[in-house]
Amino acid sequence: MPPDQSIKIIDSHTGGEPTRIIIAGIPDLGSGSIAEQSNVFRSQHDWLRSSVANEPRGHDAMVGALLLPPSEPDCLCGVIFFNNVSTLNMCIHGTIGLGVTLAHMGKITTGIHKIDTPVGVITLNLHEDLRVSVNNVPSYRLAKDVPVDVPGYGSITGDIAWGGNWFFLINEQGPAVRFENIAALTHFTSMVKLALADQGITGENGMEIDHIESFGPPTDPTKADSKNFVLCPGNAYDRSPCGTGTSAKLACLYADGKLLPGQTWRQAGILDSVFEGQVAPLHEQHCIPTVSGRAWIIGESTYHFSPDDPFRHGIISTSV
Ligand code: PYC
Repeated sequence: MPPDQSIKIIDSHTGGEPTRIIIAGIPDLGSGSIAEQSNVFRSQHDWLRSSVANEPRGHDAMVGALLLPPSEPDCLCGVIFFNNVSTLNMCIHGTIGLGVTLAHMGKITTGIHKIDTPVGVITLNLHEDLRVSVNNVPSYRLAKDVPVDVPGYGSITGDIAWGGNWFFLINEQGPAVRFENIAALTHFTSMVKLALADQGITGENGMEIDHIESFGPPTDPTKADSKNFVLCPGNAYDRSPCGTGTSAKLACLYADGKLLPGQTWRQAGILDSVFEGQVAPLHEQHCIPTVSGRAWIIGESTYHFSPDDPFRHGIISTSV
């Protein structure tokens, strides 16, 4: 990167979970699909991910995004999400953040907009009250009641589901899903993640299950149907109810016949912020989840990269 180059970012948060969108200064990632551009970004420009997501500019919970021209016709823009360790397949809290960011930039008004992502085209609907609804990629449960032997915790049973990322969904096992248990929940879910990898339990085509979701009863049943704790790749927990995790949950409820098309599921996260979700049937037990939530713009910055700054490209995270 030339010494005088800088990038511009806009920060938002969705139910407490940050999204930092790079809106200018993105290197040329070629003219391939957004999935191909994501590979180029990961293999050739990882310094940019690290500069934005890691300390001193970021922190372990930071989710970043590149705002790109679309590669698919009819799409408003392309987006590649990333976090403290790598790129993400998909991110719904980040797409809700993208909606308010595009509105803040004057690029969209209320209504439906198509977005090009590495795992397919999705739509976001910006409502008058600035809530955003995201129609996710097709989601489904791959396996139900899968046992995994977790050192220190014994046999834990969960469902494996795709909601744009691979999830292992655990119901009412391990530490209670409460804010004061965040350290214990982080330990529990990271042990589950390691055990899944050790025991060769994966998503479709051997894909790593890199998000672990633990469920418990809601704090206030008048406001939510369930409360979750989600461990993300990089070992930070999602401050929001995790939109792809909510999609995975909706797919499991749908497969069990517990959520009918058009019914609303209110998923609270560990901070008690709530996403609302519905499913539309697709084929067999596959569905298209819609997840709605609220994001707020919290800042805009220009980042500089002084050649003599030893941490200009971030402090590389040691967590995995
Ligand atoms: O909201 O989908 C989501 C998400 C994925 C990782 C962090 N948030």
